[in-house]
Amino acid sequence: MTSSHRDLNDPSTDPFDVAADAAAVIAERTGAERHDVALVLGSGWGQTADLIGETLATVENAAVPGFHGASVAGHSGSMRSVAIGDTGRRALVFGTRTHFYEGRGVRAVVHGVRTAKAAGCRAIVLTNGCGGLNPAWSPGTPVLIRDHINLTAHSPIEGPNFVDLTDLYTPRLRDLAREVDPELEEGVYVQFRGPHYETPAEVRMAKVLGGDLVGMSTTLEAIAARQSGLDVLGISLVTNLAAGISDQPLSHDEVLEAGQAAAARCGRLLADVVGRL
Ligand code: 8IG
Repeated sequence: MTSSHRDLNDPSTDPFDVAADAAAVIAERTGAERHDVALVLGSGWGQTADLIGETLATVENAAVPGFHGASVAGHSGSMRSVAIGDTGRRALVFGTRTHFYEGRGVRAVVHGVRTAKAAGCRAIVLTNGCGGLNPAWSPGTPVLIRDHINLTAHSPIEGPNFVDLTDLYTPRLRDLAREVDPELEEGVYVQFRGPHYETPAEVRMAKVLGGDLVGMSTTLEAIAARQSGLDVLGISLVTNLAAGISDQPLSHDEVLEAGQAAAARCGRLLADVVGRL
């Protein structure tokens, strides 16, 4: 077996070695020895990276060790190397992520984060689509993640490595995002396993626990990013009111529509923030 076909879940595989292999392939295919900032585009965020700058190269996930194609409608199964304006810096933009609910294991979920670090990135912007608990946050509202509650009962960290998660979502980057958009709301993101949406009772539980947003991604990636020493910026797009907050049933079509409606605001926000990171 070649290294590019190594199984991330084989116990004898070091996931950081696969990330290094992935970064080498990305460098070769994009012609960029290193990237500076990574972005993960979640539901509703697919069109938002174009304002960052020119796409200089596109690489299919399938060509990169440890990565898979997209499994969610509206996500792209490729990654792009994007010029950050005319700064000479480069963004590595992942068009999709592996979700915990796909059952590929936690190593697969955080492989993009570890690859971003191996590719030279100092910071990662994790975006997602999510349900909102605050009825005033209508679909299409971007919300800065201040902190999270990880209800997956899993960690990307293996072994007795007691990583500090105080200020997991880097305060300096949150300040910067609020400078770009002073109206930006902030909240606590609660990750459920999914892929089903919550029951209304679970949403009420999330509220009691101190949550403002419910989703199926991001927390494991943020933890892995902190372990790797990356600065983390998390931005959620409220694409629907969480179950029971409104009397409407939830649908993925609604999610995609809210994303399209909010694309301009979210795109400007991302481009302005990434330009200043
Ligand atoms: I988009 O309401 C999106 N993703 N758990 N709940 C959860 N995940 C989501 C939701 C939601 N909306």
